[in-house]
Amino acid sequence: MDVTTLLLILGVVIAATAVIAFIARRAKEVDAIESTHQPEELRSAPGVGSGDGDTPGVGSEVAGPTTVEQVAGGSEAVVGSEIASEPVVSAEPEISRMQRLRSRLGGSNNALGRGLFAVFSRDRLDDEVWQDLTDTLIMADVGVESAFEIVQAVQEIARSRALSDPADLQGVVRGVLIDAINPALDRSLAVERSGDLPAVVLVVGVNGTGKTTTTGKLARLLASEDHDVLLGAADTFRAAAAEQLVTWGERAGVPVVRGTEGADPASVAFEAVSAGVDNDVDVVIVDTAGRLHTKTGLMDELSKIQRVI
Ligand SMILES: Nc1nc2c(ncn2[C@@H]2O[C@H](COP(=O)(O)OP(=O)(O)O)[C@@H](O)[C@H]2O)c(=O)[nH]1
Ligand SMILES: [Mg+2]
Repeated sequence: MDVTTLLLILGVVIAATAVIAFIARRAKEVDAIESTHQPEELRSAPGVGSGDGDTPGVGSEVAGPTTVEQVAGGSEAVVGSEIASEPVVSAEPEISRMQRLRSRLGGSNNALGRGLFAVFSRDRLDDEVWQDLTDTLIMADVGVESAFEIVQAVQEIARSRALSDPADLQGVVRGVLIDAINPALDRSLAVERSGDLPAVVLVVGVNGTGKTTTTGKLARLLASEDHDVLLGAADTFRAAAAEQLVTWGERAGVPVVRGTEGADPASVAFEAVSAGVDNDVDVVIVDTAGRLHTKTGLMDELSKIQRVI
């Protein structure tokens, strides 16, 4: 082996050692960065820790399942056993609740207002105006189907009046939006007792639209206004659905009547209302499993629930 070859080999060995040392140092740095960040990431991960206060997690503190049979056998025992020792969280005062609601609505109002202003300020009434109007409504959470219906109604009126200036659409859009929310519709919540009987609220809707959350919040609100409330967990599709409601019940200090997973939801609803009558509560709120109005079987199930309560 001549000297040149020896030097070449030595050079390669030195270079390889330097590369390995560099890689090892980088690996250590990455480890250090990850271990510094991990606890914070874990703390802020959804579903870990305390949550936002609006969505009770389904955790180990949830009371054990209480079957419909036990309810039928003695609703008082159920009413007692479903209230956990967790401190009761009362609803926030009405003034701050309304302020929060107003500020949130204000945000979408502004987005809608700004968007509509931009539409009404355009030079010509062309296809872009209709497209922008549709986008503005959708971005203001009006809903795709409703947005199309509203724009169609505005288009028809604009055509019939031969409008050509987008500024003239303002009054038309206003009128169509007001019609769309049907101001004549009675939206009040019937939570007053009817003689000896409790008011019954049946919560229905499509999946994931906030039925259980609303049921829980409503229970908390009514309980903080000194109403005696009882909840019925008639979403028997998943055990977790009833547990979610039980957690809300615990927070609000309100009893929950639940059935076993897969039980007939109508029977759970019936038991809940019966327990409400027996315990002389003011309001029974029955949470149901989500369903689409197009599923006939599930809609029939809902009719059955309505019939029995
Ligand atoms: N941003 C927001 N999220 C909500 C609201 N109500 C419910 N949610 C969330 O929507 C998801 C589904 O809610 P849930 O009450 O379980 O819906 P359900 O399937 O209709 O019972 C949950 O993650 C809730 O925390 C709400 O008013 N605003
Ligand atoms: Mg639900």
